[in-house]
Amino acid sequence: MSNYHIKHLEEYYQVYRKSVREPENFWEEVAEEHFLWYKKWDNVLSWDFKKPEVKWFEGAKLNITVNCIDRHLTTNADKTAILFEPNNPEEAAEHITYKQLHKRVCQFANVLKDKGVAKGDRVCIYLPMIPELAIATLACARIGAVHSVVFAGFSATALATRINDSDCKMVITSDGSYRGAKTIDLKGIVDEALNECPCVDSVLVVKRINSDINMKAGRDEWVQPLLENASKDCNPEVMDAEDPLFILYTSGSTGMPKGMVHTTAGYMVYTAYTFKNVFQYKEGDVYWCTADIGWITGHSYIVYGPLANGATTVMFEGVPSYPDFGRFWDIVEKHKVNQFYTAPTAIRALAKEGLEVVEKYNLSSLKVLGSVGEPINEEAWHWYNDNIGKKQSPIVDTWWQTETGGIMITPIPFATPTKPTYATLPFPGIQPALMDEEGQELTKNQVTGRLCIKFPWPSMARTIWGNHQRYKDTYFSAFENKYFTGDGALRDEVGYYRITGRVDDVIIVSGHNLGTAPIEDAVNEHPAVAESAIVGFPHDIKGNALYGYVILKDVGEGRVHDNLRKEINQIITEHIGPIAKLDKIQFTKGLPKTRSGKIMRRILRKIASNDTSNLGDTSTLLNPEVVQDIMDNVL
Ligand code: 7RM
Repeated sequence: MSNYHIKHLEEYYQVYRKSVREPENFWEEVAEEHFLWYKKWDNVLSWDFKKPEVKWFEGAKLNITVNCIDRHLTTNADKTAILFEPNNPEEAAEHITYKQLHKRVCQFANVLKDKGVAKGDRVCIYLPMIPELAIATLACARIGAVHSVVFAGFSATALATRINDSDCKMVITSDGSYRGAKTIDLKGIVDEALNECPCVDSVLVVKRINSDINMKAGRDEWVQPLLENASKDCNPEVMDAEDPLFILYTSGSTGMPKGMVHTTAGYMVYTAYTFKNVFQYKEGDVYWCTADIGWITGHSYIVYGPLANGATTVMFEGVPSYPDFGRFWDIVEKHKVNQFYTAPTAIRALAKEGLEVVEKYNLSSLKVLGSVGEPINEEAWHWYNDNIGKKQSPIVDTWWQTETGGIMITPIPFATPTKPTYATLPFPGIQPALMDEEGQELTKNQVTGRLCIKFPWPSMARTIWGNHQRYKDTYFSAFENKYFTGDGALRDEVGYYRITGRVDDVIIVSGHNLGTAPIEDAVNEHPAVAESAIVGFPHDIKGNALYGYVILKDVGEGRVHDNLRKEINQIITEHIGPIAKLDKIQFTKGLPKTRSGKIMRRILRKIASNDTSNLGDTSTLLNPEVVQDIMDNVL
């Protein structure tokens, strides 16, 4: 019992040491005490990073939905499992209890079965953030079908690529979706995608916006009438520990998206254990992660991790700016949210709107604040800490990846003292290593290197769907016998980690390694700056020089003068040194961002380097229109 819930720093260190000295005993105890198994494992772990092959809890039999739903029915049947907050604040929130969730998942699972979906089949889910998204996901897991959730903001081409790559036989979608004041024709996008997808033989359509859509006879069916007639019971499929649970695509630096494959038992154990500790979830708490289930953060920390702990998890359909920029705080107040987990890009966007929209709301329910997705800059960290947490709620800056399945480096609130911009310490079971350019491990503190993980953890992706060689090449070839994350990090004097950004964002200027993130932090310190992105461009003498794209806060006409450029460089000089000064500063209205909020630096690099003949794949951009604007104003 003691390992499961870490409450203070000494306990963290004890648990951590045990997890490194006796990893198998450690994970075996966690797995034994907190989950339901039809049969326990024969072997806790076998691994070989050279192949690479990793197996956790081999021989065990389970069903993850029994752990996420059925087992809570004896004690918590009427507790809210999913608290659905619709896009329109006038529409009533929906409280789905564990009992209701059980019924709805079973009915959905029976519809899938009726449609011929069986264990091992792939099902693509392309739905907005409505309850059916979580329910369909769990219904797949109930019957052992492998879900592939595609974020419902991806284009038809991106959707078709993902459907075909994993040979999905069914697509689950809706007539359309609400996004702030807009509606989106999801079914139209699916229809377009399916022109290219011969593998799909059926489409289930959830009615959400009541739009007039095309239903292809023999292929498409409304799901609600089928659900009404479906049985409320569905025996869970008995799964092997290493049976695939889902595929989730993540974009690589080049080429096809990578279908990361996650398996059942290890993923369940790790997401549940991290959820409990990273958010210090207590019975009765209301937890809200603002991500979309289309991303790994939503899979692990809206659906599986919270439900495995019997938690109440909020699902929000809308956007932070609708009907106004107070929406997040309105929801926190309305549902008395205790744990709030969001991304730095959202924090910066909301900070830009000023404090009036925050101060209207009572945020006193908050206990823990989370950040994920990119490095959180110092200014955003303080804004979040001061104005949302009122300096009372620890910020957990959680570093992890689609590939890692769960949170890897993070403070444990109330145990780990936080430090702005630091993800701090490895979670129990995680053994990070920093590597130098020659492939040697840097064992001291106060070093910077490439972040690797040198021992397996239960929720690591096992392969890339259909391309094990690419999995090996991408993650296990850069450093011998280690998983390479693609990120750089520094370790400070006490062993805290700070993620400095993707390694490909490191720019070497006059022989000095400069991370873009700390320079951006410095630029963002300027009171007139809202956001910035720094890239390198070729320079005759320095090798590379720095190009800054800067979004200003609302400043009046005429304020954008050379003084501002000088002031920005002055701040950089103060924070990092003159070496990091920007050669060019372009003021811009927006930055090209992926749908998950990451700045697409690749495009900015090309523009800054005057190499715009081929910008590459821009289909995952949220705001492609800014690209032309930036090109038109390039310096
Ligand atoms: C969870 C998620 C993974 C990449 C990762 C990092 C960056 C994520 C942080 C972070 C600094 C963080 N999965 N990243 N979290 N960088 N601090 N707390 O985002 O697959 O979509 O992205 O995101 O570069 O490699 S992801």
